[in-house]
Amino acid sequence: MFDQLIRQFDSILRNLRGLGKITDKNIQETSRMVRRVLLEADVNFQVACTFIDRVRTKAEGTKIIKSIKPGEQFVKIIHDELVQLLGKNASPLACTPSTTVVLMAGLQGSGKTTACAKLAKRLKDEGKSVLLVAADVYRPAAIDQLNQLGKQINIEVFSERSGEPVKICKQAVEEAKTEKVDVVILDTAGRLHVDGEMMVEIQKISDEVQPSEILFVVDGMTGQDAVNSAQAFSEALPLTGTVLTKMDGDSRGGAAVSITEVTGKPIKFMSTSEKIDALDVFEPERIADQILGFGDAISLVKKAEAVMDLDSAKAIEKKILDKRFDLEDFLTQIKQLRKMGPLDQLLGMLPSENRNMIKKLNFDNRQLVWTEAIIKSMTQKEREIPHIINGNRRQRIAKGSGRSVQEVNHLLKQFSLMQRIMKKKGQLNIPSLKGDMKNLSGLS
Ligand SMILES: Nc1nc2c(ncn2[C@@H]2O[C@H](COP(=O)(O)OP(=O)(O)OP(=O)(O)O)[C@@H](O)[C@H]2O)c(=O)[nH]1
Ligand SMILES: [Mg+2]
Repeated sequence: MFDQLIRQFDSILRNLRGLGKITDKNIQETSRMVRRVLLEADVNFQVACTFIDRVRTKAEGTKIIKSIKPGEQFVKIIHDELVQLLGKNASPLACTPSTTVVLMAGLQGSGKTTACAKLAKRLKDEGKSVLLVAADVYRPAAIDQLNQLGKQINIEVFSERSGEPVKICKQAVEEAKTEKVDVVILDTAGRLHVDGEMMVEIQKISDEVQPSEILFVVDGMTGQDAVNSAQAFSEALPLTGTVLTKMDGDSRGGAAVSITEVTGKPIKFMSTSEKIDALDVFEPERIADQILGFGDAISLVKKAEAVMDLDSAKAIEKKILDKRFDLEDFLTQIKQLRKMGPLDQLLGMLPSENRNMIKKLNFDNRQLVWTEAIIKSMTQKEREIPHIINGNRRQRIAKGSGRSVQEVNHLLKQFSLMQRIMKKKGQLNIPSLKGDMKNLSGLS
């Protein structure tokens, strides 16, 4: 997801960060590069141009202000405008005090039925009662599909094999209201074209049941086409939001970046796999952070919180600040990092800048075992003041731990690199990131 954008923005932002001054020339150059990156990611042309204009205007305003870090300021402008473009804030489902009616619309095969079930599961997990309605009577298999999904998530499905969609929806909504069901989700038949009989039918359903949410379900992999159909659907129906599906198959992200600007309606959810619980709330800030390589700080903190002992983390944080971080703490840190999962996955969540620094540490998942053995063969004093470990001591430690001198050397080198990273930012202590997100992303 967004791989292409992430890669290309990485090099643009790296150049930008180094800028000592914002000038007409670098505004122009950056604008040109950003536009190219957006267009290559299949972002709608008009949307790309609007974005660039906004960035340029803001950057020109900043040129006059004497900023401490002009490059960083420019990066922040791009970040903020991207958040704006993606919809600014996450948009939850508009739930009404009585039964909330959600109508799903979209082209054939866009992922409506799957999205209905995923949304139903999500709402059920939140403690709401849900009724799914099979309003696609044209394909018998469509009703079976929803029934099967309903069974899988233990949610009731309203269906009638010989009915007429408008009537089915009306009846189901009435029943749901009588039974005080919290949310009723209407799964409609896919439309091949935007106009024609089928479009009239869904308009009739909408008029009849007056949904509080009409969600346009669209296949994210279709890029510009997704934007075109979104536009057409939003002219035909009073859409309230979009559900982007199949984002796992799209490395470009054009639809995600363009669709909110074109429809004027937020992307509410994003689906990233066929699995029933793979429906995420679309969070513009988080997506922008991801695209611009600021790392997925929220997931990282969540993971850290799940495995970390906050007291020992705080103690280590204090040691870093007092410059007393020693090999014992190093071992604790590695152990905690390992508990958080495979290193590759963690690195992906870090801002690109930190990612590169940590990559330099060259950790191997198997290394933990011998790191522990080596550190345990050191005296207390050696652990606290590693620079006293000379050649003789290294040999003794190697012998004691059953590892080679090269491995001891390698570990000490890693430790000194880690100390330098910490001195620079004090950031490896994950829980401290919580209050320090912007700092982490270089936006302070
Ligand atoms: N990889 C992936 N596949 C998905 C996702 N969402 C849906 N699919 C698959 O896409 C195909 C079509 O999904 P459906 O939910 O049946 O689409 P639909 O819009 O209801 O289709 P029609 O009712 O025929 O219009 C199915 O094979 C789904 O498993 C997703 O987020 N990722
Ligand atoms: Mg369907």
